[in-house]
Amino acid sequence: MHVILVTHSCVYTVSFYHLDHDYNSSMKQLDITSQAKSKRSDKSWYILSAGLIISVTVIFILDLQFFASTNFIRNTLNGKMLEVLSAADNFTNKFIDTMKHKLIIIDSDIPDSGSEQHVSDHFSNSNHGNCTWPPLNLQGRTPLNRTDIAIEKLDQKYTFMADGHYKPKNCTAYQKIAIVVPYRDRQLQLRIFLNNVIPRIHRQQLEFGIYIVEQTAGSLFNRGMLSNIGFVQAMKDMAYDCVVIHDLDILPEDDRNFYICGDNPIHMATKVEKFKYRVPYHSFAGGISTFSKKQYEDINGFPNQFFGWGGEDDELFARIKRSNYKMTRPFDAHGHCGSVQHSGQRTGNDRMKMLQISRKIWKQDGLTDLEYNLVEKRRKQLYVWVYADINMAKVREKLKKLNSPSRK
Ligand code: NGS
Repeated sequence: MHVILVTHSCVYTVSFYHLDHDYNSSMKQLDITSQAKSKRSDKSWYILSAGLIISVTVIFILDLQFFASTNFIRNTLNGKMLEVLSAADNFTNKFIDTMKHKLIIIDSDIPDSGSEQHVSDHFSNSNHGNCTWPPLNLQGRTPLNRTDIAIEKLDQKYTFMADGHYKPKNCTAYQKIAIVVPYRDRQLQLRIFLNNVIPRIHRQQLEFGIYIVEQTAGSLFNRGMLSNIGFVQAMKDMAYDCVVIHDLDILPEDDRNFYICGDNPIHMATKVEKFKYRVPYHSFAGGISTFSKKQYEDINGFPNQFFGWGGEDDELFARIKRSNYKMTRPFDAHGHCGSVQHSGQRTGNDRMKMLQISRKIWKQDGLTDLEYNLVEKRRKQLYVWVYADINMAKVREKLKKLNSPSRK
């Protein structure tokens, strides 16, 4: 655009100059005096300057018009774009509202969209007891609070909790939930866990107890067995409707990812930050999963025989399937979970072999043969601390019997 305008102005100026030049030449031919000549040459400079001024003014005016018109176009486009975006937004919101409490069945080891279907809504909008369900004060997806706050400060912040338990004051909660966290030596993560999970589940208006189940030093960490111990210890305290087996370092980012139980076990950690907010593999059951008392008993809980990192959650998924349950996941948009990283040790172990053996012995290995030594159970303000001793040698002794050729 500017190139055209500049060319125009040059042509304009040059033509002015030429007009004047032609005039001068004609004067020459008429043989005028030198004074008259100098007057004429002055005049040609006036014309040249006037030409330049007019050209610059024209460029300026055209420029103004150009910008005015582009702004007009831009505004019009913006208006249209906003209309299109808000229509899309409305559609998405309606869609999300419709799907709010629906779960997706994870029915197979192989990713297959055909095997995923939306389960009928078993959490209707009606009131269960007195507390409104779904709760009214949810915040949707909000980032994790990663600030490290001392336990004493957290106690002051969450005064609504006592003895590791909370119950809504003015209404009966939709469900009573036991949050069971297998634990060893992660104090910073524990504080961040409490500061994120407590306010979220509080907004969900559920009655809940938090059980931090710590394994004594000596044996390899056993997440499965600690989960079983937490389940048993929680159920001794009260008739919880639902138990949530919760990793310390995977935390929901969305209030709509409910800590509740349904007709089938629910896997809540579907979009985990450390897996780039995706499920690492289709049958992944780690992180956070929920079970009603009956479901947990039907699958015989976690296996006890997995010591060290990994495998126990894959066996859990297999147990869910073997017991004719279908693992379900929250509607995709609600499953985001942040991860609070730590330098975990992935020591080599026999988990692959154990996965093979567990197929045969799963009914004898789990809740039914759980043996441990309860060292301490202490009710702190924000959680119940269960300190348990697991004797790996003794547990493995049982495996020999269970897996002996005479039993096959
Ligand atoms: C699989 C493990 C699972 C584990 C998952 C994610 O390989 O137990 O990785 O691990 N299965 C086996 O090893 C058989 S994570 O990145 O969260 O540490 O949950």
